Amino acid sequence: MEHTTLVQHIRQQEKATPGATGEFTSLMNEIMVAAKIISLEVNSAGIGEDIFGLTGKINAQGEEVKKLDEFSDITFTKIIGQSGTVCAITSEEKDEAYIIPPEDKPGKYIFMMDPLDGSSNIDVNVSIGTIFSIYKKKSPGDLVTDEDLLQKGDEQIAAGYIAYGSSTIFVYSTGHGVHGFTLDPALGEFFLSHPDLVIPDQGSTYSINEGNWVVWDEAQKDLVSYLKEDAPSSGRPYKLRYIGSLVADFHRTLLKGGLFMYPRDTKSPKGKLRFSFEAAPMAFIVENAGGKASTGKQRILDITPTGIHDRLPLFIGSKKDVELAEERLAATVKKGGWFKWLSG
Ligand code: AHM
Ligand code: MG
Repeated sequence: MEHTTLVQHIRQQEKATPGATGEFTSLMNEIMVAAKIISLEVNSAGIGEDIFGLTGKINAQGEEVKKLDEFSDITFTKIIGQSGTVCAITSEEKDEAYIIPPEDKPGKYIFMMDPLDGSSNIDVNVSIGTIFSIYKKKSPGDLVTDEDLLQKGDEQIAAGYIAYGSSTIFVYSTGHGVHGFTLDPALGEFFLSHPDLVIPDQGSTYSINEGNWVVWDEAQKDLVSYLKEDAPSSGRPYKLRYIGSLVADFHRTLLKGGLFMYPRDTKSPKGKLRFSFEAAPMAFIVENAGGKASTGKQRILDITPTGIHDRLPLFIGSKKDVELAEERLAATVKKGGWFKWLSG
């Protein structure tokens, strides 16, 4: 039986890319190293600060015990920042882009990440994950500008996520299929476990924080009511699955099909999820697996953000399910006309 490691797989993809210099391969390798460190840390989160505090391990070094999301941000920034492959890092945890100083030898890529998404789930042993996205520097010269940091979703050259769940899985795409690798904790190596992932054309689950019902607009309520209707000939009612961790909800949707939604609402008028760190990378992955990602009106990868922390509504998953969402949302707007779906 063939056991392809993540490192081998990345190298094979590099060989198939004319003119590749190895810089991208190095970057991917560094992401993998950081992912292993976070995985170890996440899996020992239950040991908690008390034990470290009691043994004095952390205090002896004069370092405070960091929260896991902060720890992930620091770990990725350090490892990727010193890899000589990127010139800037943006992160959900940082207000501004981190520009790589000349002494750390900036490279030609831009790295964007949500270092630990779904972190409200850490305390309760529910899956959390890292999401990343890679673009190439576009502007000439050494200076990193908005032209580099605010690129259209379609310009991503790779995206991926690592889910720290019942096992740790690393899923990525460089635009040639979507591939998943499971971490063998004994060997400390990621092995290809999910080659060429393809999302089912239609699923049977919807995934949304339905507790937000009162803050949704009528179109959103209509869509969810429709999915719950008893209409077996069209596969309804759909089942509801919602973890509240995008990586986990997305991973399930990718494997089993279905529709994940985080619409705008009166609490988050622009939407909750971020373009650069959540929506765009997941959209890149889902499209490469044959699915779709939309704001409800517009393809996510057609969007060029105006700021690194831009938020937007997200409807992502099986092609037919996302199309159904777009159609129903548009139809309710036409029919009703008495609520404001038009903004944004
Ligand atoms: P975070 O980046 O602060 O962790 O928030 C993002 C998370 C996603 O993982 C998840 O899809 C969503 O927020 C859940 O939000 P809610 O708790 O409102 O349902
Ligand atoms: Mg997040």
